[in-house]
Amino acid sequence: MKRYLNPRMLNPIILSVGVAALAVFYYFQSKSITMSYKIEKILLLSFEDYKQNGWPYDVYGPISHNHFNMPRSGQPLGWIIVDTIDTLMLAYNYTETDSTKKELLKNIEFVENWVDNELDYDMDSEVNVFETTIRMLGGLLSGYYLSTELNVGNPRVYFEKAVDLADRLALSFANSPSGIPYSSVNLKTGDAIKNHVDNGASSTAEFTTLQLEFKYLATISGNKTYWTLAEQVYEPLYKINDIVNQYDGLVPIYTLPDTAQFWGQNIRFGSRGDSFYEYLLKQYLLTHEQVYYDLYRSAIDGMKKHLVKRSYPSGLTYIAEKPDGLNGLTSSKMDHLVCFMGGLLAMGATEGYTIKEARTMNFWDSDREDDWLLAMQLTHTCYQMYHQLPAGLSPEIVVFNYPQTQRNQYEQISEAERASWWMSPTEDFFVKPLDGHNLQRPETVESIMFMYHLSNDATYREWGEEILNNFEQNTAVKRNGRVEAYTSLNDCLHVPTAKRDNMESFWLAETLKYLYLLFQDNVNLRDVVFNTEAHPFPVIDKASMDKLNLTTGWSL
Ligand code: DMJ
Repeated sequence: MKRYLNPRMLNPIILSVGVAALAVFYYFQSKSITMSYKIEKILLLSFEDYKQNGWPYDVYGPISHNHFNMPRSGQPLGWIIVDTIDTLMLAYNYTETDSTKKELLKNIEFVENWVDNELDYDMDSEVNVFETTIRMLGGLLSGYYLSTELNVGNPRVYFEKAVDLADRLALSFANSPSGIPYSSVNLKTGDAIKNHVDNGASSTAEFTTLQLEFKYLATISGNKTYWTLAEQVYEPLYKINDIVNQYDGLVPIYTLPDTAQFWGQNIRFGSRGDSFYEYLLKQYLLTHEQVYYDLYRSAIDGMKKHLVKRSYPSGLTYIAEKPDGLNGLTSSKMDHLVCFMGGLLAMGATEGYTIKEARTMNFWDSDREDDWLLAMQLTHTCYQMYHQLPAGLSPEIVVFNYPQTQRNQYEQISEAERASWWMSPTEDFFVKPLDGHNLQRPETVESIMFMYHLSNDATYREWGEEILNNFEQNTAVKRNGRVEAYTSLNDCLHVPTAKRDNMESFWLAETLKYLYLLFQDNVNLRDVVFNTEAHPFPVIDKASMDKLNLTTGWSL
C-alpha cells in the first residue's frame, strides 16, 4: 500500500483524514448535546404542566386538566410525582445548561418537600402491590440512591418514606399459606386481598417483580425480613409446578397464591408475563446469585424453542404467545410490552460490558452470542413497529403476518377482518382497530438505549432520535399553536393523531429517562440495575450481603 503513496502527499492526506475524523466526532458530540437539551425541555414542559394543572393527583389528563387520586380514601399516592423524581435528578446531573440545572433543582426541592411533608401512606385504601412497589417504592429507593450518589436532595426523606411504605406493602404476604403475596393490600389496616377476578389468582409477573426493590431495601435498612419475603415466592413456584421440566422454564400468566399452582396455561412475554423474565436476570445482575442466571437461562432457552418466530414476508423476528400452553397452538400476536426483551437479552449476554469486551470474557459462550443476535433482531422489529406506522409511533399490540395457508386457528384472518385491520407497508404485521392506541410506553426506547451503550452503534441513536421526534410531533397537546403538554394517543394509525386525555407516569419515569440516557456518553451499565419502572439501584456487593447473611437459600 505504502509504495503507491507519494510521501509529499502524505501530510495533506493525514491532515484531511484527521480533520474529517474530528468533524465526525464534533458532529456526533453536538448532536447528542442537542438531543439532551431537547429532552430536558420536553421533561420540564411535561412536568411544569402537571405541576400547574394536575398537582398532586395520581391521574392527570393534559387536555382537560381533569385529575383524581387512585385510592378510595381520595388521598394521593404520589403516582406521577414519586415516579418522576429520579428522572429529574439524572437530568440535573447530566445537563450542561446552567438555567436548566437551576430549574431542575427547583423542581427536585419542590417534590422533596411534598414527599416529606404531605405524602402520607397511612390511607384506608386497597392498592395493587406490584404497581405500588415498582413505581412508588422503586421511585423512593432510587431517590434515596441518587440523592446520595449525586449529592442532590436529602436521602433521609426518601429512605424514611420507603421504609414506611414497604412495611405496609409487606403485609400482603401475611396470610398466604404458600408465601406468595395477594395482589392487593390495604395500606392502613394491612388486610391482604386476593385478585377480585380470575379466581383470586395473582398475575405471575406481579409477585415476581417485587424482588429488586425489597432486596435493595434490605441492604440499606439492615432489615433482612424484606429480603426473606421477596425471596420466598420462588421455591414453591418452581417446585410445585416443576417449571424447568414441565414448562421449559416458561410460566403461565396466573398463579393461585394459596397453593402456588398455576391457574390456566396462557404463556406470553407480554402483559402479566413480562417482568417475571425480566426480574430473573435482574436479580442475578443485582446480587449475582447464580440460581437466577440459571433460571433465566432455562426461560430463554424455552422461549427460543417455543416462541421465537419470523414474520412473512420480511422475516422480522418476534416472540409469539401460547394461549393454551406449550403443546397448544401458537398466536402471532405481540404486545408492545414485549419490546423490553431486546435490551434484556443484550444485558443478559454482556452483563453490562460492551459487546466487544464481553466477547473476551470467560463467561462468553455460544448461548450468549445467540442471545446478542436475537437482541439485535428483536430491537429491529420493535423499531419497525414505530417506523412503519403513519404516526411513527407503535400501537399497543400487533399481529404478525404468515401466509394464510400456514395459519392455525389463532392466526386465521378472514377477508372481512383483513379489510378492517391496518396492514404495515411491508405487510409483516397487522393492527386490529382496537389496538391502535399508544400510551407513550418505554419498552422500545429502553431496548434501544441498552443496545446503543452495549454496542456503540450510532444507528440506535438515529432510531431513538426518530422516535423522539415522532413523540414530539404527534403526542403534543397544543393550544393556540403552543405546545402545552404531551399525552397518550387513542390512535396512531392516522395522522393527525387522535389524542387520549391521559399522561401515564411512565412517560416521565421511563420513556423520557431512557431517551435521555441514550444520548449521554457516560452511562455505566455494570454498577447499576434499573427496576422494571426504570428506577436505578446500585449493584449489591458481596460484603453487604454477607453482613446480613442474605442468601438465596434454595436451589432447584
Ligand atoms: C411499566 O409500568 C413497567 O415497565 C411495567 O413492568 C410494565 N409496563 C409499564 C410501562 O409500559
